[in-house]
Amino acid sequence: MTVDTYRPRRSVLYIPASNDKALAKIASLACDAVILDLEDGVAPADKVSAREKLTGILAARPERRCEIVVRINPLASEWGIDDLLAVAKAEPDGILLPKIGTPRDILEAGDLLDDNFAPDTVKLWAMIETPKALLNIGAIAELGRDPASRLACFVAGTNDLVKATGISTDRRYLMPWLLQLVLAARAGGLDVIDGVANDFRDVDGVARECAEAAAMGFDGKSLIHPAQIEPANRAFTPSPEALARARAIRDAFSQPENAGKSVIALDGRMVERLHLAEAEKLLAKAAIIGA
Ligand code: 1VU
Repeated sequence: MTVDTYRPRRSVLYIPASNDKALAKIASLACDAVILDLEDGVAPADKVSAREKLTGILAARPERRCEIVVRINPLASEWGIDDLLAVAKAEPDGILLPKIGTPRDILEAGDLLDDNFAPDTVKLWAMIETPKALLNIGAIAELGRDPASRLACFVAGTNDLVKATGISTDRRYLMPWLLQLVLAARAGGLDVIDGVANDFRDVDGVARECAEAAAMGFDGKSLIHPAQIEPANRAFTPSPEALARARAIRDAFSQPENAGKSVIALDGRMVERLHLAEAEKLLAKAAIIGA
């Protein structure tokens, strides 16, 4: 993703499509994106009514302060294809595909969107939450280099990964997989969102996980409760110190004596042109966020 097309995805909040009270809050939430959930957040008996309600809400074109993404049921499930076709008509910013395993799963959803004339603005997001998806992650990420695939973003599904593998819920054990996910996303030019923190009353814990995820290179954190939005926005917004350093690098390279140099010294540290590019990207992102 280039700076020109940068969309902040620091805080990505799940809202079950069957929860009217929570849905009514969409316009007032300070998160960068909402995932309106037809899958795990909705009981089987409520799936069809939740879909109808959700498409009604989206068709009414609610004020879009944040990006609106809908998580459908797996395409192979009894609800998946109907979810995709109904939701696509309402033209959300994204459709999140759960339980994918191979590039074919993304291509199949993309073909259905194309065949039903969904505009190119409807992007695909992919949950990475099965062992098979992790084993195929490089090939799946490659699709990000082809705009026709619509693939824009990976979302880590840590709860399902824990369930599928039997690994401990301690995040230390998930780290290799999470870092692999970030690496693959970068190779494919995709955004990548960390998994949820289930203990939503532990605001310090959420803040710690967000800071850790930002340090690991994630673009944002999946959230389940409005109390988690502020810590996520804070952690993924460039700090005043990082911005001051970025400005110092930009200013140093703009000095006439440094015009033709590839490497300079700044405050006792080596700074290369790649750091200038990084600094300019950070400053541009901060301007978009309003930091
Ligand atoms: O103050 P009010 O009463 O008006 O509002 C409540 C509540 O409705 C609201 N709220 C939310 N609003 C928007 N989005 C949300 N996700 C959300 N959660 C709560 O905030 C006010 C305070 O709520 P609360 O502290 O009393 O919390 P509750 O007991 O109402 O709800 C707690 C749960 C965890 C049940 C709720 O936050 C929730 O359903 N979260 C989303 C869970 C979900 O979507 N799970 C599936 C996706 S996660 C996944 O699959 C992992 C990959």
